[in-house]
Amino acid sequence: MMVERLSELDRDEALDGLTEWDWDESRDAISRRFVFADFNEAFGFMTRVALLAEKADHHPEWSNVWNRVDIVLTTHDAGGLSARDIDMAEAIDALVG
Ligand code: HBI
Repeated sequence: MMVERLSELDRDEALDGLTEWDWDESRDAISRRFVFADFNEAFGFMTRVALLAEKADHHPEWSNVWNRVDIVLTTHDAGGLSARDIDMAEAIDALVG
């Protein structure tokens, strides 16, 4: 299913609700750093995100260093941010409260 890139207006509106995420204009992507107590907590988070990603068929670009997880979301099929990224960011935020 072809997914549409968000218009500037829709993107700005969506990002208003994702205050913990940074927008990378150069990629039209959003990113957030998550810091946990230790690797065990970080990896447990990654496991839950992985299950969300598989269920949504929408996968993060991410890296993990010990207790830190950096996540980037963009929609390759749309060449930038789509509603799928916003939905995934909201779902990820719900994991950490
Ligand atoms: N994940 N972030 C991201 N962006 C995509 O465009 C994307 C994906 N996961 C799977 C997916 N696209 C499939 O729709 C395509 O691989 C067919």
